[in-house]
Amino acid sequence: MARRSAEPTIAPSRPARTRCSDRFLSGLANASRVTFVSHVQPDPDSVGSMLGLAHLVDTCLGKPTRLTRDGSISRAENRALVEALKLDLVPIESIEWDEDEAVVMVDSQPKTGRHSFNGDVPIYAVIDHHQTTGDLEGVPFVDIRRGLGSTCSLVASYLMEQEIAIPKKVATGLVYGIETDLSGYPRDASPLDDSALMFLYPLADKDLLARIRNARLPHCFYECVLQALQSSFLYDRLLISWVHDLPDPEMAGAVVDFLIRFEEIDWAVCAGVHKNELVLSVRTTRSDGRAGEMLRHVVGRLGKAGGHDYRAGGVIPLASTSASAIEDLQAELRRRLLKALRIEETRGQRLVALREMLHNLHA
Ligand SMILES: [Mn+2]
Repeated sequence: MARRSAEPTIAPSRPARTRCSDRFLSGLANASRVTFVSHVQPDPDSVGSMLGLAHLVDTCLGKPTRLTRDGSISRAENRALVEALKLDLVPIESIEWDEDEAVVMVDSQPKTGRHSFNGDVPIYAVIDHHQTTGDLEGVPFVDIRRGLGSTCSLVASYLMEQEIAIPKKVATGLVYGIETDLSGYPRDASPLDDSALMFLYPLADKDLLARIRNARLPHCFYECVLQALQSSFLYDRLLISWVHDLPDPEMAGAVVDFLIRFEEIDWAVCAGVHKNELVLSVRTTRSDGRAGEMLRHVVGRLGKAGGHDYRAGGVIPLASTSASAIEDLQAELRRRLLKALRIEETRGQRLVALREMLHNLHA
């Protein structure tokens, strides 16, 4: 947590020329249009960042903008966000690129394997807060602040610097983006995240925020939670759960957010099979956890992973989805997780005893 406190708060009146938002805007002077891209399965921080920057470009430069969607948005809250704010997200595969348009990547970095943007057009700007380093060569504008809890906070600081009016819709998207990336305990937050929240909250639509936070959940969510509980094993302070059929890749995160609340652990992992991939989601309550680096190390060359201090995610492509192939991969991952967290290899203990599960079924 000490690293976080080094982040400066927003300075209201810095000399105009040194401000990041001025540099960002001046580099767009010759662009015919600005298109925003983010990582796959855009989360609220990605969506809010695109929305906030599009408002900045629209207000300050009067240029047309496009917000894109890479892959699906499936988590109930995230779908509710897009619906409640009536956002028009263009699927990235259907985008036709113009030669003189500018591409701005938010909440991720080029060539980290976390997006399908293929670089048909050069990237003008990368604005992010992830630890995972991408290939930034040739990108004229880079603003990456690893000490920040969310990219939306960085975007909010641009809007504050330019002193432009922020519509309810934009403020609501930014608040929800910051809120989700700061969720969980300990908070992954810096003073800039909190000052952005304090500035934006009065401008946001609180009823819409409540509707998004309490989005209705599909039937498969409960099946998924049941599968995860039935397959949860404890290894000292680590809990590992497997979901054989993950109906939506973002459900691994929803499940692990629930599991990490268990008082007897400080690491939780949920892994599940979605189509021909194994999706991994990790949470820790340890301030020295460095979950992103831990998972990247564990996944290694098997796939891709990344994240933050307390939250991380990854994907491993499956050559085969046969039961034995998946069991082999599970065993390998379990071995690597125990090694990375220096937990002795022992037989795991079920979170819910088998006998209890059977008893419940027959009751
Ligand atoms: Mn983020």
